[in-house]
Amino acid sequence: MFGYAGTNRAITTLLGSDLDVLLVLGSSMNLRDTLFWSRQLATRTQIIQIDIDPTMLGHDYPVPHTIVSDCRQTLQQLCKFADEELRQLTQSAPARRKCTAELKALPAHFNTEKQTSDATPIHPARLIAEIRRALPHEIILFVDSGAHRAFAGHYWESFGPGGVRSATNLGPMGWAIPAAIGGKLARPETPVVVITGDGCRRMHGMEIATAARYRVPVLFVASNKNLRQKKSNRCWRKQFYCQILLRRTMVGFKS
Ligand SMILES: Cc1ncc(C[n+]2csc(CCOP(=O)(O)OP(=O)(O)O)c2C)c(N)n1
Repeated sequence: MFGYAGTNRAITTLLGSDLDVLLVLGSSMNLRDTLFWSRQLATRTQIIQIDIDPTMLGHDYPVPHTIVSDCRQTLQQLCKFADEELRQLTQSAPARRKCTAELKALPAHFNTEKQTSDATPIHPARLIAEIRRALPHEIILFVDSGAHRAFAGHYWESFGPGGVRSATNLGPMGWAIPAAIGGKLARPETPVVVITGDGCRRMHGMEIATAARYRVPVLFVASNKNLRQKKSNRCWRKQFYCQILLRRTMVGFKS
């Protein structure tokens, strides 16, 4: 995942010098998806943006090549060309495999040691790692708005399509709490979990009472920071964003 809370591997690949062409499927190339509209990505790389909604093309970001199309159909069409037009790519396949192997050798996340750290209070990276370890793969995770989303976005690897829900565009605090209750009512057979913050919980926490009253079993995890912990929370955030900034600086990010 590139952009907001993006992984080490994705940021290294997309801002690295080896990338020739970037095929973008169904992203509006907004601020979050493009790592604050990275100039480096725009100037270095040939970008092809594909979206079924024409108003999304070049809307937020300068994109030289655009295609109005259903992403699935486009990929199916591309696969049809694989035998003929794309045959020459087989020659360069070993180089691509080498590049992929090098990337996979990198840690996927920043600060990986925090995922197992015994520090008190518990580091958000450890919180996310422990929740992920404890829960079944078929869960739907709802993530609220706040620093906990940055950590969940970075450290949580989805178990499958539709496995994570978050209102990332507007970022309304507390949304995940009632949204998860709705999700559980719609899919009663699926375990539903919420990661929220103490601030979010103060805004919509009363809906937990609604869930209890109607016996809707949802697991709520609130990343709590009381006033005494606030300092360390700020410190974590700073560390986390510093890592991202550091990464951007190291790969020559200008803006
Ligand atoms: C309704 C609403 N008010 C304000 C904001 C701005 N805002 C975004 S995150 C945040 C703090 C969230 O705090 P908390 O729920 O404790 O989560 P944490 O950041 O500690 O993980 C604020 C005030 C918002 N997104 N939505």
